[in-house]
Amino acid sequence: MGVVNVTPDSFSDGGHWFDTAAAVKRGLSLVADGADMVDVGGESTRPGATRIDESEELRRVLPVVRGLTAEGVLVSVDTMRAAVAEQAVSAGAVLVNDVSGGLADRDMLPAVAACGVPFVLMHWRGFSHDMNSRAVYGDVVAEVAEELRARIDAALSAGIAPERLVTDPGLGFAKEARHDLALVAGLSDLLALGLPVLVGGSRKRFLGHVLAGEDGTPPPAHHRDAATAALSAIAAHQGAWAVRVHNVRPTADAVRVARAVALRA
Ligand code: PMM
Repeated sequence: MGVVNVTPDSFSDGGHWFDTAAAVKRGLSLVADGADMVDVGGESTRPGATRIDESEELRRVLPVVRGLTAEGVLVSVDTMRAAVAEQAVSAGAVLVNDVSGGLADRDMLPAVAACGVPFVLMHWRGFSHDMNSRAVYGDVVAEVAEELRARIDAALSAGIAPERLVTDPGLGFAKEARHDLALVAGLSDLLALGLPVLVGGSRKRFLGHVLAGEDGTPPPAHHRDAATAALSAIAAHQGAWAVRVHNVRPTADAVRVARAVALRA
């Protein structure tokens, strides 16, 4: 899954694809690099980000969804808002990716059930402006699995078909680097929930933390693509359904290697 953030302020690609034509072009180049799907988002979720209003989110996202769909691209919409999800699906999106797992907007789960598209339920503990204060865990893998289980139950109760659900550990969302690393190591416990798992670690802080030199300075986000590819291979090898990344080519290669090892061919 390639990422196109139609935002002025996302942490790794904010501002690059803020204009519709540039965003569509970027999505097409991600597909040329090997993406099976392009995730289009209009609202930054970086730590500390404040929210934009719904009309602005629609203005950013819908033309890009339309443009990519017209080119035959499978598009997912990254949104916490039911109205944006509904309108993006009407514009051609085939999957709804909600980083709040349906918690931010009470209309989201019924809206997705009515749309009949797959839904990514990510682990989430609250909005970005203060999410870092919620990174408190005893056993992070067990607690994330338990909290995801509650969201799966809510989605099923709202009428979303079980075969349409995907989970996601929410790397970097209310998590410190050690939590993110534990979740990657413990992916099998999340797969044990019985649903496909999406992993979104691309260029995130925990990779910067791993790569930081002796003085503790992390490399800038766009220098974390090799680390992202390594993470993608590890996730794919463990059985992840998809990985969500900004720079597709190195990750597509990494995932191919993981698949070849699994198939021994
Ligand atoms: N991370 C971001 C945005 N959307 N969606 C899913 N399902 N999983 C993620 O980990 C995720 C996401 C934040 O990263 P970005 O600002 O680079 O898009």
